[in-house]
Amino acid sequence: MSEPRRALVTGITGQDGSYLAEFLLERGYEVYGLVRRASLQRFERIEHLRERVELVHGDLLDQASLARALDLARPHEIYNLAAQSFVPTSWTEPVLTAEFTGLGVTRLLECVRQRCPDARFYQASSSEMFGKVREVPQRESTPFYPRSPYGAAKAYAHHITVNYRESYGLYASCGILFNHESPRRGREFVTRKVSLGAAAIARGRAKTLPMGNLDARRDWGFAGDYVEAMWKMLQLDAPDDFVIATGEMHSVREVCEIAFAALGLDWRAHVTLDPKLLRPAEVDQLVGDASKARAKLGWQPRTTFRELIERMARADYDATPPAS
Ligand code: NAP
Ligand code: F7E
Repeated sequence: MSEPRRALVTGITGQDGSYLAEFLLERGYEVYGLVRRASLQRFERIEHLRERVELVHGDLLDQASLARALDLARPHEIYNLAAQSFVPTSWTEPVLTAEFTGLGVTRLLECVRQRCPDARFYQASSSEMFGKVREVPQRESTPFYPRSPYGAAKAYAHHITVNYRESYGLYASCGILFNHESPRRGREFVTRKVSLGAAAIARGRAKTLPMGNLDARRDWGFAGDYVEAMWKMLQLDAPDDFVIATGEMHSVREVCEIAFAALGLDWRAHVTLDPKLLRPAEVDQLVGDASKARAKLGWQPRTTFRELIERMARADYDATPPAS
């Protein structure tokens, strides 16, 4: 009998990590997750999987801990999802962002090269690397023009992953994922902030929702659909890089319209503008061309933008108790 496939997921406590762990468990993988030590350990997103995944302590800042995690997990596949992923924090903590999101990838790749060079490696690259876009829509060959310390760190991480592939023959692939969301999205990201805000207002717990740039446009998909693409990338005969996106662009204003309407509200009566939420440099628009993923991976998104935002608004409404 052949041994089960083993996967190590960094960032397993994050939005994508939790969906990917579910996906891999369904396919019979033994799943190991890298977690950081905290004084109050909060594993909300993977609570329902705790009995089925093996958690290993480690941090992208600590190379020895990464080596130990690889030795323990002996993975066939490694998904590097860990990062400081909130763009505004990358201006207030630029060095830490570069350490986690950029150099952390080199630390992990170096350990992979030394300890398990036959393992397949997935790097979570980002559409933020396109920043001030050079062409529309963006595809794998579109030049990068990052607009934040986060985007710059991800561009470094992307290039170093390609470099390790070409220098050492590692099986290392980058998924250039456009924004993807879910009811498990971090509360500070725009879709979740709006779904939580609309739910609080509908439940009588708040009256207004302060927002930043309503004109920003993004290509938003559902995280559950996107983790399947990560896995498909590592099943190919040869490593490669792929844009993963819906191909549709919508504004933050439309997110507000749909989320509030789903709860019977008119967003214009509640959304206010707070200049403090504007960014030092904005990414005005992003929209991806995922035709390579469609052709080579057989991947396409299943969830529409409207379904996604309505689902998030309803989930937050259900989870918000009425004001007493
Ligand atoms: P997320 O919810 O913010 O999760 C980030 C994860 O990284 C958390 O598990 C976090 O652990 C972990 N982490 C942070 N710093 C770490 C460190 N120094 N050592 C070990 N673990 C660390 O992010 P996500 O939305 O799931 O995104 C997953 C990955 O895809 C990230 O790399 C992100 O940059 C990238 N990405 C996301 C999107 C998107 O739209 N969601 C699009 C493109 C690329 P704690 O729980 O301990 O904080
Ligand atoms: O902002 C605008 C904001 O924080 C989207 C990360 O997962 O996707 C994400 O990065 C847009 C921006 O995501 C508010 O200015 C307006 O234009 O949800 P976000 P992001 O910066 O696009 C990429 C692909 C990643 O890789 C990242 O890790 O919405 N916006 N008003 C606002 N944004 C926030 N957060 N809050 C506001 O009040």
